[in-house]
Parts: sequence; structure tokens; C-alpha cells
Amino acid sequence: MSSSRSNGQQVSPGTPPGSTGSISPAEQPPTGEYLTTAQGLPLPDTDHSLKAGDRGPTLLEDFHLREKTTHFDHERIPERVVHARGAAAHGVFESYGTAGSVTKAGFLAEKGRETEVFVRFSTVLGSRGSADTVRDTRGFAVKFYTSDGTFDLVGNNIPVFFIQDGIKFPDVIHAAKPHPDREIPQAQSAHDTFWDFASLHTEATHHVLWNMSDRGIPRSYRTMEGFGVHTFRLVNADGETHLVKFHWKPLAGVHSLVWEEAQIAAGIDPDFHRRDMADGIETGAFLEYELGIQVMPDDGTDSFEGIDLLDPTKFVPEELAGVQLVGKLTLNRNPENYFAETEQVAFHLGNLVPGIEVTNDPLLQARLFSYLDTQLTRLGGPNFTQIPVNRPHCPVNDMLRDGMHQTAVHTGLAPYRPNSLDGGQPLVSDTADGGYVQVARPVEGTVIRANPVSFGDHYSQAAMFYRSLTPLEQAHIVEAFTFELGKCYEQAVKERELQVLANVDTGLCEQVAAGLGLPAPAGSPPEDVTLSPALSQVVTEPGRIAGRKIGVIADAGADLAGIDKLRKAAAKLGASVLVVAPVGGILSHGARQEAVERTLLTARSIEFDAVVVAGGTTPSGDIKLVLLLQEAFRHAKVLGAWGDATAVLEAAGIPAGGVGVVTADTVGKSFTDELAAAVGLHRVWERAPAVMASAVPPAPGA
Ligand code: HDE
Repeated sequence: MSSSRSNGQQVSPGTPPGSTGSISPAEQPPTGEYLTTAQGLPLPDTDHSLKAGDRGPTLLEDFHLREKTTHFDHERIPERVVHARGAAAHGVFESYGTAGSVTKAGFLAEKGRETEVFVRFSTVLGSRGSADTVRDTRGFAVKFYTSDGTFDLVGNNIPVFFIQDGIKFPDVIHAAKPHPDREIPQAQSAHDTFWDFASLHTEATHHVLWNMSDRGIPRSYRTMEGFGVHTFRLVNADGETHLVKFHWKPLAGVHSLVWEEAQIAAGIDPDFHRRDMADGIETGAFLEYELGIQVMPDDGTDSFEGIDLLDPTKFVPEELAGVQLVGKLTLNRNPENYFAETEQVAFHLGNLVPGIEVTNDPLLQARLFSYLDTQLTRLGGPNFTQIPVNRPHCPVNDMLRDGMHQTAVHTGLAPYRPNSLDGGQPLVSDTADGGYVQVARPVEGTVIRANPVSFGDHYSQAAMFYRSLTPLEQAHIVEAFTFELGKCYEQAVKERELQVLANVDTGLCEQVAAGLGLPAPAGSPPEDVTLSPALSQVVTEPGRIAGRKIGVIADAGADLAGIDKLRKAAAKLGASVLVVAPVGGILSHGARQEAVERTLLTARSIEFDAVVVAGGTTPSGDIKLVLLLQEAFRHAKVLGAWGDATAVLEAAGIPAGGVGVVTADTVGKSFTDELAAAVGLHRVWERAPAVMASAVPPAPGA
């Protein structure tokens, strides 16, 4: 575990390669109470530069001014070329021990073993300052600081990828990034160059379908699945191998925003996901996921049930290979410094431990090169593994020396092998001593730039994904395609993408074409697709509500005792209640008091998973309140009221007896139970057909 320094800072137990031991305070400022220069010189003043007279010119001799300014001038490092926008948390992974039969990796195999982790979530396309809720794939990168070395599982929230061969990564990213002339649009795929590429490069179709689905706009990081995407090879203690796919299953369920919410959040609270995670951790509503593996035989074919396991545009449906749960991840500590930890963390697919190996997936193979390469520029040289967040939590004894930002004071004379001067050390380890010895894997073939024939099917799993979803989720995909293509200017691009959709599903193509006002082309969509119901994220049983937020509308006349009861009931489930009133301050009734946490000016519906009006609140007709309630209603969220406050809902046009509107005379157990169950279903989807944008009838005569 981390140890705590006297100044309260957490220090990771890892040490720089070759260094003599723990980090002394002198190596890691800040220490001491008083302001100093970087050299530790105490300073009397940092507000005035040194001048020749109080109206005179500044003196070059002002070393403090020069040091302060120079350092500031160099505070930024290059942002990640992709996944620049991210947020992270520390946590722990506890093994269930159930993977022991397939891998010798101790952090997975040994029941109850706890391993420290650092997890960074990200969007792909946007710059560091872009919004969290844009439609995009999300990165889900996990660093396991195991005692056998660091293992990085650098995955996404979508199980497939746009390309089959890493050599095309610059192409897909160039197409998706803002246009090179004006650098617009930021963090969006809704533009010509992306759809130009996607329509010409049909192997992207499957991933594109996922991005256009609700998976492209997650509700929060805690409600997001994660996938390793590629097939990995696990090796057990007897040297037997299996092929596996990694999955992260969120205990809070898989839930998304609705499109309008995502757009509002991007303006009102661009930090929506980041804030949700940090607030949740701070209030003890930790983010929890189970790690699962799909295990397939390693029989030399690299395929399973007709699915090519080396093709990252394909996944293995859970109905064909169940996800076996092997451990639990809990994110329970916020970083203390964004730059030091979240910005400087460096993930790398090649950070492997004995028991986990790679496969020949050509996307994976290219990634093995890229991650180390990109850190050299981003983190300014080869010693980024010495940055605290990147240090292994196990002994390190490498022969890497010198280089920019070397912080280790290496000892010894002979950083080479063989040597006699350092007693022949460092020694090498064989399998028995924990050495990483690759399983012997025969490789032969003719040198060629080509894909295997099996990579040629670009549509069958895209069709499976679309057809496995509920009509509501399908409608969201139709709306997303119609929006994105509607933002393109090039007619040929729209027509070509419609042709792609015609080869996925006729109904999908026809609906998008109708929305664009274009004819639907004929295609050859796959027939007889076996569906995978596990792909739908619509639930019928209420899930956990930890970390969810309930907004309670109140004013000076509100039933404060009721609010208190609701807060206590929510807190038992890990959810929080936020009081929203017309103005800030304290609401009080006799001895009872409630602090106003949001006002009608500062709150928007997007922040809440449910909005409840407290009994006694006056139906004021305030347009901001009406808007908040109507938005929550339109976004298919749970609404509620107790006592006479149903009048406030009705004043906003929301019938008290409607579906997903929870009412009661007072705040009792049945009211709070009903509310929690409704929030646990995430949305009142029954209401959706009436409120979806595409359900609004055209104006008469249109
Ligand atoms: Fe990445 N990717 N990627 N990627 N990727 C990076 O590494 C790259 C791919 C993923 O929070 C970069 O440190 C190539 C698939 C995540 O720090 C870079 C290819 C998947 C993150 C890079 C891929 C990912 C990255 C940019 C095609 C899901 C953020 C900065 C062969 C399985 C990690 C950096 C973080 C980041 C290259 C494809 C996930 C440039 C060449 C597939 C989650 O090295």
C-alpha cells in the first residue's frame, strides 16, 4: 500500500531503477512551510519584480522573476495525440482466484490477492480541454502495479475497433480529427472527413455502429463497460495456453446519456464525467467493476466458432463464450495532482507479466510499437518510467542508463552483461524465477502486405449488433446517423454512407435516408444473423443507485423533515440528494435547516438522475423551474413529488399519475423504495416514444 509522508503526500513504494531506496523529501517538493526558489532559497516577496526604483526598469539580475517565468513558460507538455482528454483514479484490484487454471499471473491467479491500480478514462478525439460528453469511444486504461511487474490493460468501452491493421491508425485519426484548414469541429465525428473515410473504409462499419449507439455517450465512467478488444494469450503454470478476451463489467450497470443531455452537458458542465467520478469517490460511492474473461481454445486456428480472433473488428458474443468473472476493481482514491498523475501516466500494451502474452492481431502488434514511442516525445525522453505514477511497485534492476531527466543515482560499474566487475549482476531469470519467457509459438509465412480472407467480412457483426438491440436503442442509432450525416456538406459522402448502411440493415438505411431526404439505396444486408441479447443495455430489473444524484426542488415553505428523510434513505444506497431552491442560502423551519446546494440559476436537469419536488413548495411558474422539470421529463428521467407539490409538476405540464412519476402524501418507506427502484432502472423508457426528437410530428402541411 502507499505510505504517507509527514506532509500528507502519498508516496508510491516503487523506486527509480537502480536508486538506493526510498525517496527523500529533498527529492520531492514541496517541503517546509515557506516559499523558496527551486533551489530552496527562502523568498521575501513573489509579487514584485526587482526594479531600479519603483517606477524604473526591471533588472536582469532578478533570478526569481526569471526562474518563475521560465518555468511557467514550459509548464505544458504535448497532449496525447489521441485520448488527450482524460480523468483518472487510484484503486485496488482483488483477485477471485478463478483465473488460476488459465494463467500463472499471480495478480489474477491467487485468490484474495490485492493489487494497486491506476485507471485513466478518456475520450479519443478531443483536445485536453474538450467536453466529456461528446459522442466518441471512451478509453479505459488500467495500470496494475503487480509484484511481478506492471501490467497495462489499455482498452476501450467498445469491444471492436475501426481498423484491422495498425498501419491505418494515422488515417482513421486524421479523418476524425478537426479539418486541417480551420481546425473545426472539435471532438466530433459529425463532419465530412470522418464520414468520407468511414464510407470508403467499410471495415470501420461495426465500430461506427457502436459509436452511433448509446455506447457513444455514457452516463458516467461508473456505468461503462470496458474491453481489451484484442485477443490475448494466457499461459498457466503448466505452460498450457488459452486465448482470451478481457471485459470490465460495471457493478452499477451499463447506462448512457440521451443525446440532448450529452449536448447540454457539453456546454453547461464540460467536466461532467470527470466531476461525477471525483465527487463519487469523495463521498464514498466508489466506482466498481468486475474483470471477466472469455476463454477460447488455443488450437492453432486463432478462431472460435467461425470468428477470426485476430480481427479486432469482431468480438465474441457472450452467448458463445460466457464472461467468467476473475476479480473486482474498486476505484477509491482521487489523484492529488492532475498533471503529475493523470497527465503523466504512460500506458503501454507491452507492459506484460508472466502468464499474459500477445497474439498476432496486426492492430495489437502495431500498438506494441506506438505507446513506448509516443511517450518519448510526450514525456520528454526515455526516463518516464521513473515518474512516480509510472514506477513499478516491485524491485527494478535494469541496465538502462542516463538520458534526459534521469532521477536515479545508479551505482555500480557494469551496466552490461556479461560482466565480472559487478559480480555478474544483474542476473537473468528463467521461468521458475519469474522470468518472462514467451511460449514457443511457431511463425512462418511469406512476406506480404495483405489481410487474410476472413478479414473481408465487414457487415455481419455490425448487423448482429444493430438487430440485437431493442427498438428504442435502434431508434437512437437512426437519430445519431441522421444527425452526423446531416452535418456533412458533401452529398457524395452521405450517399456512400447510406450505401454502407444498406449493407448492414435495410430498415436502418431507409430510416436514415428518410431523415436526410435522400433515396435509400438497395444493398445486400446479411441474412440469418444470430442475435446476441447481451448487447442491449436496457434493463428490466432495478440496479444499484450508488453515486446517483437526486435533485430536490424546494423553497421557503418546503417540508424540510421530508427532505431529511429522503436524504437519509438515499445515503443508505450510496446516492446523494441535492437541494435546489430559487435562491441560495439556508432554508429553515424552526430548528430544522437545509442548505441550498443549487439554485434554479445554477442547476440544469442533466446533473440529476431524478428530480423530486418537496411537499410545501409553491408552484411559482418560474420558467427556469419549468424548464428543469420538462427537460428531466423529456430525458425520460424519474420525477417525483410529495404532498401538495404535485401541483408544481402539473404546472410544468407533467401529470402526477404518469409513468415514472413517483408521488406520495409524505416521505415514507414506500415512497423512497419506489423512487430508488425507478432510478435503478435508469430511465423511464416507456415515456421515450412520446418525447424522442424523431417522434415529434411534422407541422401540418409540411
Ligand atoms: Fe491507442 N494510443 N492506439 N488504442 N489508446 C494511445 O498512447 C495507438 C487503440 C487507447 O489514458 C497513444 O500514451 C495505435 C485501440 C487508450 O493514457 C498512442 C493504435 C485501443 C489510450 C496510441 C491504437 C486503444 C490510447 C496516445 C492502432 C483500445 C489512452 C497517447 C494500432 C483497445 C491511454 C499515448 C491513456 C492512447 C496509439 C489503437 C486504446 C498514440 C497506433 C485498438 C485507452 O500511442
